[in-house]
Amino acid sequence: MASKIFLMTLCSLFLKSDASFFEVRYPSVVVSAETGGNLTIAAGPNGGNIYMTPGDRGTVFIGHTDMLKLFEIVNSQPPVWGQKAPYGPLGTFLGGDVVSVQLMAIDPEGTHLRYEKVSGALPPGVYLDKATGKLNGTAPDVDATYEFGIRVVDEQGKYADQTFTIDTRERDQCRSNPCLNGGTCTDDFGTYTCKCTEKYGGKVCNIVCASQAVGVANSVKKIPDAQMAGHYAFGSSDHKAYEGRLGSSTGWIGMDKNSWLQVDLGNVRNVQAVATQGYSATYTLSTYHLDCSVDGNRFTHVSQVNGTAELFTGSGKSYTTSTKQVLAVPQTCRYVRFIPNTWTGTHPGFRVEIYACEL
Ligand SMILES: [Ca+2]
Ligand SMILES: [Ca+2]
Repeated sequence: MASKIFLMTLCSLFLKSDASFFEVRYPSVVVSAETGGNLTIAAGPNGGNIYMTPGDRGTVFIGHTDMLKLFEIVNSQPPVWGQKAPYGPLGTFLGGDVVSVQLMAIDPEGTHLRYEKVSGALPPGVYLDKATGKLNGTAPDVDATYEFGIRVVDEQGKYADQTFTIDTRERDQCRSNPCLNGGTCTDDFGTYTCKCTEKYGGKVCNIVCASQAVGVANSVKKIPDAQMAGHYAFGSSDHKAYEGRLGSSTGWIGMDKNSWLQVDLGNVRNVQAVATQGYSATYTLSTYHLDCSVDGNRFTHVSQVNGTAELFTGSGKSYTTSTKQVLAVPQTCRYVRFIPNTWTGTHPGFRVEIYACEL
């Protein structure tokens, strides 16, 4: 009660004055100066002290900051890089190697740390885990040194920077001899290429081209209808070029030796074998020429024996089975033409497949 009376007395003393410079409100106490004025709290000259004492659950704020926290920040120490993360090289990695390096720092106050890259460049494919300070990834396949600065920051915002390097070395991807069947390996950045010997194809030369159907056959139809063309066909719409697929229930029928059935492979390939099958007892194929073109304009006869144009053998009367012909010399073609030469029945009628590797 006594203090209440005292405060009320203060209010009456200061609030009522003409140029108010001191304000006290009950029960909270606010001391504020006039606009533009300063507020000075000064102890007595003879060793007097100033105490700011929060209540049991109270806080002393400066601005909006807890004063004790402010002191904690002022007094806190920045993080310290540990011995496992020395300045300089973190290691040398071969292209494709797994990179897993833990950067280590501690905070003297034991607060939680976070990491960030502040300069330079990490190797492509290697990433910093900001929460743990771990570098993870896969080393790029190049000869290079990557220098980068990492900052470790504690909860008080204090930080320490350190510069590191990672060396990478290009790996010889040919070392394991990946190319099969006599293929020649050429090392590259992160990969290799195989130059296959004549009869083989595929990434590692494991494909026998003469057994690799391009997919004209009716059951596969990798070659779309639009890539099949016929010239001088017999009959009408019943005998479209796209019916000339091995295993088709119909087939393509030509008029005579001037007719041809053409397959566009879609790109230039290494053609090594063909197969034909007659259409029916009436329309068959006994022998034929094979023409090959890269551009669809200039065709050359494919010869069974190098340098000599020669006829290929069809299935003749046994139209239910197909007859495969392996080329003596593999051909580089995009367009392949089957030109009937002899047949039984009234007209040449047949279905085809082609065997080739991608180049
Ligand atoms: Ca600290
Ligand atoms: Ca390499």
